[in-house]
Amino acid sequence: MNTVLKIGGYTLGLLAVFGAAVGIGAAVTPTATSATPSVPEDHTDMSTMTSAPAAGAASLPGGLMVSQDGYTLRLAAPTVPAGEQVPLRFQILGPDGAPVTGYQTEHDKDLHLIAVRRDLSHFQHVHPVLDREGTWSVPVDLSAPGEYRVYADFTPTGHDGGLVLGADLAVPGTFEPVALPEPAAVAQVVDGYEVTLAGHLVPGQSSELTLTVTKNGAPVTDLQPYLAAYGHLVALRAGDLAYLHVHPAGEPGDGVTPAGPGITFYATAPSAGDYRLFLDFQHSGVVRTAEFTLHAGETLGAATTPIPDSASPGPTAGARPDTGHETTATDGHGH
Ligand SMILES: [Cu+2]
Repeated sequence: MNTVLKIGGYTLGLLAVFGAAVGIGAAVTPTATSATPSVPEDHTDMSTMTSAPAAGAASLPGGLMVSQDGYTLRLAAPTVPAGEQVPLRFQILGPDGAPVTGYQTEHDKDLHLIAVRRDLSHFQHVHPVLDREGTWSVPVDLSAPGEYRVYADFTPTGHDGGLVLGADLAVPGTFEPVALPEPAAVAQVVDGYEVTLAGHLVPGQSSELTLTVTKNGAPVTDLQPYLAAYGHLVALRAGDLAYLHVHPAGEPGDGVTPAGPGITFYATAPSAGDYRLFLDFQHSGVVRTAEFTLHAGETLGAATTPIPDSASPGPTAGARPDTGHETTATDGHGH
């Protein structure tokens, strides 16, 4: 089942990319591919369920494309000057080429805008305002120059399932890239808050992650609802900034979901590798963000394992366990 899904997703993903490349084809491709019902009924990945009609696109992680299913994220400008309150303006163009004005509310908002510098620093999650013509606008803190990825997470009216479109935004100036922090279970947050992460990302599977909030060492049990949940988690893949679908387990007022200290999510990592997680939670009227680096896959700590330097093979060559085999094979090959 998984193999079929993966192959299907890969193929359809290529089609979707091709469709986006030729422009007009983007509106046609998903319709054609959606005729193939490749999503099994017992599939538990909610992200796939909510995007079932575009199975191929749903298998491809979100945020990698500026155009999908005929919808396009168009920034008002690809470059904006650095500043703390830069007015960011953009439109979502629909299959007819006109700005979309109708949206379905998801997580309390019609559209969620995520901005992050391409080194996975300077994360922001904001909620733009839509005008009558279909132009969204919101001030964004772009005081740190660099290349940014901007994501629009939304559901157009009449579209079955959500979309996450991504576009690049350049902020000219002196760019000093920040290395991805090493994986750590505890994130320090401002104002005495600490968030502890429990759980593992398993490639290709929905994985349970629980984030536990404390303040000055004491569990926080009166988290406030934020975006129809006790926390909002965004996960991005290091390397290409793919945007993962993450869903909270339960919601405020359902009678079973506690207001902390633990907040549980289900996230699906599309591959092994490093991910950066950003948890927004609200307490005492203020939204704060906790950030984590998490490695998906069997080898913990691989995030910091350097790629061997081929220019200096001396110390590592002798330590390779298969050196003898290679020598034997080479001898045999040469007769
Ligand atoms: Cu949001």
